[in-house]
Amino acid sequence: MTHFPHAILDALMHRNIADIDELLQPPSISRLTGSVTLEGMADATDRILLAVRERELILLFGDYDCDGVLGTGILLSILKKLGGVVQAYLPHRDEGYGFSNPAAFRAAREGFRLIVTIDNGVHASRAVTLAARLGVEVVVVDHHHRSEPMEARIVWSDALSGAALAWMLAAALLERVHDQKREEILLALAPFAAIAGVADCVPLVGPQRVLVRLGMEHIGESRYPALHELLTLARVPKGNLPTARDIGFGIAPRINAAGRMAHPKLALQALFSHSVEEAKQQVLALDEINQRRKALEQEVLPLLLRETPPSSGGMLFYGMEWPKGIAGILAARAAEHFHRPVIVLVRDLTSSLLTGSGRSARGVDLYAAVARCAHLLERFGGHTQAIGLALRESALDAFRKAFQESTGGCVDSPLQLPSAEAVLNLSAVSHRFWEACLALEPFGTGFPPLVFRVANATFEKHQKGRTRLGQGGRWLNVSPGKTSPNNGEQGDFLVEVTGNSATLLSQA
Ligand SMILES: [Mn+2]
Repeated sequence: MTHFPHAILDALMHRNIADIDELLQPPSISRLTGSVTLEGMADATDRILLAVRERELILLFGDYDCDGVLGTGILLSILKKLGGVVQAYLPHRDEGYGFSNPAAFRAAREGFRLIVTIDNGVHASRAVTLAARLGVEVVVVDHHHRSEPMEARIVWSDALSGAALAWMLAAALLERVHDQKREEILLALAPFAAIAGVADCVPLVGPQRVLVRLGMEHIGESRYPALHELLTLARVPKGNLPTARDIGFGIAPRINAAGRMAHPKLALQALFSHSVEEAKQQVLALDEINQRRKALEQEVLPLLLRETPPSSGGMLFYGMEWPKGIAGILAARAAEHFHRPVIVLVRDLTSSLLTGSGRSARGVDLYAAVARCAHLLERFGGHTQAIGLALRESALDAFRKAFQESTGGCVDSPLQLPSAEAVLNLSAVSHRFWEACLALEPFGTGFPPLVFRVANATFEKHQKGRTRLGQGGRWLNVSPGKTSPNNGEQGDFLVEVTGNSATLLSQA
């Protein structure tokens, strides 16, 4: 793309992205399905199509978070379309994460012959074996860290989100039955996979990036009314495509709120409803639940942030009466604040274990760090950036110590702010500049915002609390981020740019 502004080309060069055309190449279904061969896919489609033909009762066993809910919804609509006899089950958070022995018993008793687990299942080898003994076969669709062999057909990749794997499975199923409307159906479902991928922080590279772009490009014309309601709530102007930030901060939290504070099936019903009226009401209900979640978080988070971090290593918090649903969010916020891995535990009322979530920081492989303390845990799972875990209260002190040792090396070095990838002259910030930035979306995990140095600039607070940088009579609106320069302060500034926003990182 020769007509890309120089500053942006410089930044991409700095990332060693030589083939910008490839980066900008329009996403398409064939580009996706043609480039990825997923181990286990052929086996899984065979078994599912057999179940559809034989009219076997199929159970989709999902998860309570955005990725699990949307992945389940994608497969539910496809299997219904194919004429399958199918039901979806999303566990409540109190029931615990993942496919389990009780779930296997229940499914067998209710007459299901095939279970497809989505965004969970790789840790459930015992439940899968039990299900097999009870005459129920299992197909696992999951992207979590695989630690044990199992007797199931598995569709797995850690480069895609759970919902992206569900979408790929949907593509394979439609291909096998030569569905005439394959393209149209897959494009309609792609936005769900896109939202789930951003929500789950799956790195925005390779096929995952292509699928997220495909979904974001088709969200505006979606036949699912809830998506339009969510775009409005996220304040995406009519006619604009959402950025990854819009999805991560405006859309995904409202979907996740259902599983955190109430029941994930509320999100499933709302998102896949075909009735405009119903979708509107149900999305507004999700919004209300999300506001309750926010209020609760604002109540508890200050208790965590006032702690003094140790000189090195991760942090662990335990609150007996904190609700389970916000453990992951609290861990994420605290990890961001303290720049180190954080685990937040709460008491699980049904099992009397301590359960919770961990989030990583500073590039620490949290899964590996916690795996080193696995002997102290009842169970754990996840990936490099996020984990879930459960332990006995009697093991808490030992685990706290082991976790801190295991992450000990992580804060010896001073915190590295991102460094400038290129110099930006504000005279270059034109319509064309923003068009180019928008074309580079999605920015996020694995493809961070562009970082520019703006030299000899002035920071200004102007009307309505807005802030901007000035240079040679040109202005760039910036949000102040975590820095707070004084009005009129001059110097070099580091600015982070996404498709439609600029944020001040620091004074350079
Ligand atoms: Mn997931």
